Amino acid sequence: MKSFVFAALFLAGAAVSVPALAQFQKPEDAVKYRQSAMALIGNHFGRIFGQLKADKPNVQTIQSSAALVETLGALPFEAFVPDSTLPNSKAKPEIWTEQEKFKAAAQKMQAAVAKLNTAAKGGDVAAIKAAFSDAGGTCKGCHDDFRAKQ
Ligand code: ASC
Repeated sequence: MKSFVFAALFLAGAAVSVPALAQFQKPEDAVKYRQSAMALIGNHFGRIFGQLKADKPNVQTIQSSAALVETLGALPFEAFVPDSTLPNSKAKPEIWTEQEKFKAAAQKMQAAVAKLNTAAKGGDVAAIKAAFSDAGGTCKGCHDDFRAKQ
């Protein structure tokens, strides 16, 4: 009987606390999650850039990073939970006041990095450069609108 009561209380507690910050214990965890994902995206985007600047780009390096960037591009957005504009976050309030616009910018980036991955698989450096430039434009566009400068 006692364990049944505990179980019932536990489930009731879970039902109340789950919707708000389901995947994150506290706002700091959400900020850390999205900043980690963005750091990895930036790192692999940078590796591709490094290759595209080289005299003889290493297409395999580009391919592995482009595949990762496509996968990683799906990660940051669930972590923009409400009330996670902390001092160490550059997230602008517009993320939450203009949610549709933010979502559209995220989807634009995801579509562009999917195209970059496709171009990388094709191995044509000129096509990769064009797709990389488009993808970079979507990063910049979203940062201009939704990331504070400092
Ligand atoms: C990166 C990075 C960004 C974008 C942006 C593209 O590698 O860290 O924020 O690309 O500079 O314009």
